Amino acid sequence: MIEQLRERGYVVVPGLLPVDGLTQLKQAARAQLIARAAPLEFEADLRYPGAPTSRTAAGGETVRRLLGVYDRDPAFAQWGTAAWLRERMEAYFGESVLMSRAHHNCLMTKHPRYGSLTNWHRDIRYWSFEREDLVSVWLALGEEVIDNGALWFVPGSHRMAFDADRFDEARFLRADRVDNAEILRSAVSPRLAPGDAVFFHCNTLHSAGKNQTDAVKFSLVYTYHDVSNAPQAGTRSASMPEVPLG
Ligand SMILES: O=C(O)CCC(=O)C(=O)O
Repeated sequence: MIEQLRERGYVVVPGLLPVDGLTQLKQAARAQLIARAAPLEFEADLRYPGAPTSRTAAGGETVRRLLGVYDRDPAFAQWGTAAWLRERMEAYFGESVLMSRAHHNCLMTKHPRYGSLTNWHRDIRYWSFEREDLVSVWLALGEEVIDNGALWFVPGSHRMAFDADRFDEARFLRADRVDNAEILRSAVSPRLAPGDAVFFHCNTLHSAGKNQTDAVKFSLVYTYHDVSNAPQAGTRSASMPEVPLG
């Protein structure tokens, strides 16, 4: 698993979550979506392609992320700090590991109709750390396939060097460049079954489609880094206390 993560920049771990744990997380996820407690991120806030243009437009208050998921329910906290997750993360980083609360740390929902696509990017756009070495764990609470907006990855892209002008001002890969299109030819979308997880590096290029089914897709996402890789002072990455694993 670690070899694949290093080599390809992502790895799918089938059946990481046992069935009883999955049932508990799914119930907690549905309850959270019904309660709609802050902090929330709405589709209209993102302004991604196809998203409603404002919160007052049709579908504008469709929830995209239930933020701060670690503190929302003990079941979410237990999953994010579970021993089997800690062991994998420590094996990858070679030292003790912290969970960042500053981004991800969320329950992602992708709704039918208003759940917008996400263009190609590297997640490092969200963080400022001493080293660009963080790993996210994306846990599928239901099936994730191309039709309901599953993730796509470019294998090996975490090791590729790109000039800044390959990306737009929001740090999405520019769609008008032939060299970018060439790279995307190798993209793959792994099919995830409920309880499968995908681990991916913060520099792995990824994207996701719209949800074209009639059911909401739920994914639980946390991000980890080693203790010696500190968030840069004064940045959003340093703005929230981190969670030690173990
Ligand atoms: O589900 C999606 O649309 C992709 C989400 C994503 O790539 C991200 O939040 O960084």
